[in-house]
Amino acid sequence: MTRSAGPRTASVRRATSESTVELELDLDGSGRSHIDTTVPFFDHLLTAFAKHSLTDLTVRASGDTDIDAHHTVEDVAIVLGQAIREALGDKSGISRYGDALVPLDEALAQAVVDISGRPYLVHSGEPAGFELHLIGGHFTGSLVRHTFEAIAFHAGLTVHVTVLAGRDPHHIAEAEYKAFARAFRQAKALDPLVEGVPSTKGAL
Ligand SMILES: [Mn+2]
Repeated sequence: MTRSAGPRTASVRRATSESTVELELDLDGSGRSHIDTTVPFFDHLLTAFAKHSLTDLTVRASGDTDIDAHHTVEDVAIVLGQAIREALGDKSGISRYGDALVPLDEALAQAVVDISGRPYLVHSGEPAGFELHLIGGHFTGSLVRHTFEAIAFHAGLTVHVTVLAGRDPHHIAEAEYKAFARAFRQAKALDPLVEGVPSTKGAL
């Protein structure tokens, strides 16, 4: 095995005038999480992400939610992306690609992840008006795409998320996060047949 030794973990703290975020991540966890972003629906999505990606995740965040949830949610997503990049290390031995199709009742979402080192998000299929809906009265639907943008950019992931069906905004958002989690679970998994970094370039 040419994979560098050591746990695939990261601990990131980020403080700005808009928020403070502390996050701990273990890519080789069991899906345990302790999430407190002060934004309840985002806690729900991150709990689902940890559970279905088999990533242990602790998040403590606070921010200017007296304005709205936007800054705090965006900043947590930035820090999650930074932590994923750090925890992946040199990416030796990873499967690299993952894909998933996840239903939640009437909703159906597809996600494809490439741990490419090239940030890119292709996102489509949310029904008209989803981006304007306040899920739980506080989480704007547009934030779902926005968090995937932040995660993909800061982690260095190529991510395709497609909503194939759905009517209930809670279901649609949750199916998107679960599909992303399942695809990421495959992509970050260590494959014993992979020697070194799975790229013809020799680096990701
Ligand atoms: Mn739910």
